[in-house]
Amino acid sequence: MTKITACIFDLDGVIVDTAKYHYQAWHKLAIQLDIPFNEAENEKMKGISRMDSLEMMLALGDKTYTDIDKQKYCAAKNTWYLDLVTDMDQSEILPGILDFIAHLKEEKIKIALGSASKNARKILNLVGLTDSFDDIVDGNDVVKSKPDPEVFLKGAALLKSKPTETIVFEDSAKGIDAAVAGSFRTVGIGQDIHLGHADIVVENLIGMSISDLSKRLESKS
Ligand code: B16
Ligand code: MG
Repeated sequence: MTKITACIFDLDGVIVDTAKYHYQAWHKLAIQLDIPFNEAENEKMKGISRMDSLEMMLALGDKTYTDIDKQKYCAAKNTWYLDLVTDMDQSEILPGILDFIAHLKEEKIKIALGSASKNARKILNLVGLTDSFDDIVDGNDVVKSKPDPEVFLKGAALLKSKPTETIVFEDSAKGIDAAVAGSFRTVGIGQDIHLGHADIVVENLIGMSISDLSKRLESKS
């Protein structure tokens, strides 16, 4: 069996379904700017920083924008996003997460959050999960956005775990790229079509155990 000593979780789309709120806020901006934008385009933006996401969205249109415009659009998108998440509570934690975290604690596996979002701590507070994590690394703590592995390498350093013995759970293609670049083991949460480069792809974490994952990872080594 593959030895696993720690797990690092992405936030949006793994712990909670905030990915849908990010999409709604980006969609509102796209309408205002008259930029064609749909769920397929949004999928490519998952996991990357706010400004990198904006740049990707603006590239779908045919206008150029100043840095001041871009700051203004990021601020507007974030205000709409924060409005959408304001009433979030425990009920928006994704299926299987609470049981899996409890299982990891029983198995003495350390856990960290590794999110690109600058709102990660706020969201964890809203859903009551802040104290569940041994360490938190978010968009305020990194210089380089996924697919750079910085966020996960910082998480592993805080947990004192080796990347090769640490599983990263991610819902975005760019997040899996980041974890692979950092030599982590990877579990994609979602569909094979987007996450086929992960070691394992699952729909959700319902009924998941660390021994099952270790066995499945062994066959991928
Ligand atoms: P914010 P994750 C990412 O979070 C989201 O997937 C991505 O859609 C978002 O643009 C990014 O955080 C930045 O978020 O605007 O809140 O700083 O999936 O890495 O947890
Ligand atoms: Mg995500």
